[in-house]
Amino acid sequence: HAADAFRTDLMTITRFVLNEQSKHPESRGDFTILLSHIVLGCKFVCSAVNKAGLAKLIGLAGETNVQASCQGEEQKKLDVLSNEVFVKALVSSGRTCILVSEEDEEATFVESSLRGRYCVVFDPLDGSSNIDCGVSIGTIFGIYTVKDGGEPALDDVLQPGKNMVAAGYCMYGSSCTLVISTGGGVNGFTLDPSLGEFILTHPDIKIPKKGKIYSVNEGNAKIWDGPTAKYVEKCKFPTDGSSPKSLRYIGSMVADVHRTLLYGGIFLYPADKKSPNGKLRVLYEVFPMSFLMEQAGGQAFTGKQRALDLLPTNIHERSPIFLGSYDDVEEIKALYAAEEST
Ligand code: P6P
Repeated sequence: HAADAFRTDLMTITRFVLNEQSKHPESRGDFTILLSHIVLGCKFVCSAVNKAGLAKLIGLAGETNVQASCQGEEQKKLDVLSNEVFVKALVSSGRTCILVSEEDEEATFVESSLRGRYCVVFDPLDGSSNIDCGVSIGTIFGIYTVKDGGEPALDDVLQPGKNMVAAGYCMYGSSCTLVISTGGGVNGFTLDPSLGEFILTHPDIKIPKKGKIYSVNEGNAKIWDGPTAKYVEKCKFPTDGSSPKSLRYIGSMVADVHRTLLYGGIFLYPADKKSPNGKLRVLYEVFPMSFLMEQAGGQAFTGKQRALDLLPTNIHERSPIFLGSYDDVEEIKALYAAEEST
């Protein structure tokens, strides 16, 4: 029957969050309103990213030298555009008081008339250098509540990742997929462009306990530290008779993490001699992805400690990160512990 072609019990992200909210009678719906503004931002960026290729092709960007300036100009525009959309959406939600964006050197303190209880840390368009070759990119976000009723201050966002009340990412790829956790597991929603709604497509995501994939930029092998080098060697030349792992590295964190979450395995951005704290940013790359991994039954490690226990001291701080399947991360933790004890 034609009717069978259309599912009628559509679980949209709004309905899903309202269901969650109903479990907290004391809730005033502020989080639901905040999330609806984040979802609006994601829909806008999804549309802009999908048009970017076409814009470049037919010169919509108005640039003179199509190749050079368009590439630089286009990426700059989408980075800046995405950031402006999220900042405006979050401020106008009336539920935020501090915003930290990868695009802004300083934190944004929301004016008192529009101030709410939530602090949002985000990378509006992570991996944007990949736009021109059509590789999936994404928005990554984490949400804290202010520590106390006082005047909002930076230490309201300089909290360990374990204090986040929610985290997620939206991946702009062959489809637009929003993956989020509010502390009770991980759920994935896919945008149905004909409805303009995110529909629940990946309920209660759990990462496999062990995976067959490792994900790292092998080009940095020359400058890795001992434990990372030993771990990658074990992936390629296992000594326990198991098969070598496959290498999958996209170079766009949202895409690499999404594959790791769904298929299992481990994603590594280690420290190296060039960058002793690695490359990825604590607040809006490491923490949200670590939060999701733990909620999905995996784990996340910095080389020294559980990633979510880290106490950041500045809003753009970096950290090495090893995250993914529980057993795979255990293996690299053992190698770092062994180095500690020598
Ligand atoms: P590399 C993209 O620029 C990014 O910030 C992440 O999305 C990605 O995981 C990482 O950098 C890739 O870095 O050094 O391997 O190119």
